[in-house]
Amino acid sequence: MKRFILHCDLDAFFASVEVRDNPDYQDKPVIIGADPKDGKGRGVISTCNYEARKFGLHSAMPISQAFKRCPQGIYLRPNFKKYHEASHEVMEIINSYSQKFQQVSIDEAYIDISEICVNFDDVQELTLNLQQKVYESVGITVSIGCASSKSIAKIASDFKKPNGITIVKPEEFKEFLSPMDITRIPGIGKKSKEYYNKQGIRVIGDIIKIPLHRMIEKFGKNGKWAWEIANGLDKREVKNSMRDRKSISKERTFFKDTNDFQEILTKLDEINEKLHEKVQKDKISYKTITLKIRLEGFLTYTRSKTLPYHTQNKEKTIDIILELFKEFSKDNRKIRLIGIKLSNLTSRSKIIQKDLLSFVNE
Ligand code: TTP
Ligand code: MG
Repeated sequence: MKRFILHCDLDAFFASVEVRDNPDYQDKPVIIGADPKDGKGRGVISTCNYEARKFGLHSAMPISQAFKRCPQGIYLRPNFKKYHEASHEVMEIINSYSQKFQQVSIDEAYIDISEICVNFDDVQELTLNLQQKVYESVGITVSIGCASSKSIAKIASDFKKPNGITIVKPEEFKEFLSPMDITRIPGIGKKSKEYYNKQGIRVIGDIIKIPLHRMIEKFGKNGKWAWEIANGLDKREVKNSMRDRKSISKERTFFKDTNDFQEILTKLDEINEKLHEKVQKDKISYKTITLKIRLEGFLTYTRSKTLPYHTQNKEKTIDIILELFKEFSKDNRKIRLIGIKLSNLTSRSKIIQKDLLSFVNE
């Protein structure tokens, strides 16, 4: 069966969030990391946007060196809370395309869409849609790679950054990989590169040409791994990262920013309905209800209420949401996105299981 695996990686992630929130920074070099202190600062760059990369700046570069190369840059300290929030939002969106979802770092995830797409036209459509949805809801760009293995999907997502989509068909993967430097293979770093180069291996095509037993003789385990990736034989599955569920939430971005109360109410009702389908299906009850509102320009507010007991009551929840919304109804600014989060969860099935276990143990 055909395998369609996507690797999604946000572009210049921390920097993109800062540019989103400060439109003045658009088209300027933005560097997130230690304080440069006029060139005397210690520490390194976390990341920088693509404008800054034109000056040769990159992650892990000493901040003092960065300052020498690009003194006119905008240097910012990281705001992790904001990045975690944005990451969470993006991951929810990616996960909404497929249950086979594996987050691998703050800004990258795999999904397996083999059961959702029949052909490459479907893949093209889905990836474009995913990119748009992330941009509209979270305001940052993501690059996506598609291939029949995780490792090639990862190499592909990096191919046309930023905001790129690269789909590698099975009949094209050798041509795609062959001219690439061997360090594109995850697991071949600077050190092993030197060693491979000494043996005359520079590009992935050189690995494809060698028989497996020679690779193992010369480079051991690392050689076997590199050979399998180069030949499209990485069979690793997208592991479902069982995210420890602390809340369930849903949000919707309006097609056009709005302050039409009726439209907002309809959307909130729809979200509440959907959430309670989940509540019923997964036998969840919750104590805390949160309303999230994002205004034009990405300013985001949340307001919560915690009940003294757990509930599954849909009608009560929408009443609370409308109560929380009142604060914003006087605001003239238009709304871009709204969402509801239910947290402080207990799962009934878990409670029953626990009771059963204690019963057995006794
Ligand atoms: P990356 O995905 O490696 O980089 P990036 O998203 O900034 O840029 P790219 O477009 O090339 O994907 O890392 C994700 C985030 O992790 C990055 O925004 C900041 C953080 N990070 C560090 O703090 N230090 C580091 O050395 C690296 C590599 C990343
Ligand atoms: Mg990234």
